[in-house]
Parts: sequence; structure tokens; C-alpha cells
Amino acid sequence: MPDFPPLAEKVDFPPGRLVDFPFGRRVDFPPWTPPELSTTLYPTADARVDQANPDLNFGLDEDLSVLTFLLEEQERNQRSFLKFDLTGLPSGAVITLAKLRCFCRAVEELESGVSDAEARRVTDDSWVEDEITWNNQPAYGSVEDTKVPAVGWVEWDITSWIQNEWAGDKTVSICLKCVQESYDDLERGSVYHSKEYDGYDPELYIEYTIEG
Ligand SMILES: [Ca+2]
Repeated sequence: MPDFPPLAEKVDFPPGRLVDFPFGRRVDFPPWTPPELSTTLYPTADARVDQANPDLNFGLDEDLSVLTFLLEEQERNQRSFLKFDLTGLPSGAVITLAKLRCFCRAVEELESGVSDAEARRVTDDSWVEDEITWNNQPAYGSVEDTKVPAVGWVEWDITSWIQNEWAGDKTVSICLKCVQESYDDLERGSVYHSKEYDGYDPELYIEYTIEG
């Protein structure tokens, strides 16, 4: 065994700097970037509300609906609410991307600018899956993203809302609704699988880094 010299003091490599090694080589270390991590969360609650049945709860139904409908001057719109719990994310997580993903199983009578599905912020998290109705639904806030629905996975970029709630109460509520409700006498919009359906659960996909 050769006789190694004792280890020098621990050296902290400054990012992006040239480092002089005692044995004469110079190595250019790239700036350190934290690894990108990701996780997928599933809703703790999801439910549609139906203006035609304003006191009925559909929280345990297999559909989430986003519909605009005005029949014989009766408003029959449908909206859907989802709730996610962020407390399982590691502390120090810095969220860089968040997408709500719902599997659309059907579309009907789509009309651009009307039946597009918008994801809106909901500040009030007190709604309960098997109690929420059209008449007791929480108020919705600003639009995060709007998508033209099509059968298959539909994704809404809700990064800023998730960052906001991660810094806040760590519970996220979202409302999906048509851009224009009570539009005309055709039922227009899109229908998604809820978490009660077997498979295709709604997802909240999050990418994050850990602050060093
Ligand atoms: Ca549900």
C-alpha cells in the first residue's frame, strides 16, 4: 500500500468556479442545479354540481361534468370541484410546475369560446364531497387555464395556484366550468371520470426542487 498523505480539510466547491487541486489539475465545475423531482397526487374530494338539481349532491358519482345548458329559459349548467392535499410534499419543496389532469370520457356539442373548460381558483376549502350542491357551492375566483376539451387526458397548467396554496394552507380547491354558461338550448361541454370511477382518477402532477 502506498503511503497516502492525510486528507486535506473538506473543500466546498463553489458553483461555476475553477478549482485548483493540489495535484495540479484545474476542473471547471458546472453551476449546481437542484435535481428535478416529481409527484402525482390524487383528489381527496371531487364532485360535480348540477343547476337542474340544485339541492342534490353528486359527490359519489362516477362523472365530473363541465356543461353549459339553457333549456326553456331554465339554467342547467354543471360545474365540477376538486380538492387536493399538499401536506405530503417535502418541506423545502419549490414547485416549478403543476398540472391538473382529468380524463375526458365524452364531449358534446362543443363550441369554441363557450364550452371550453376553464380551471378556476377556489379559496374556500370547506366544501365536503358528499354535501356540496349547486346551491351551497363555494365561490370561484380567477381563471388559471382554459382548455378545449377532447376525449383523453386534458391538462390544465395551474402552477401559480399550487405555488400559492403550497405557501398558504396547503389545501387546494379548483372549479372546472364552461367559459360561457347558460349559452343556448343544447347541452354543450365535457364529462370526466371522477375518482369513484374504476381507473383514470383525476391527477395533480407536480414538479419541484428542494431548496438547499
Ligand atoms: Ca367524488
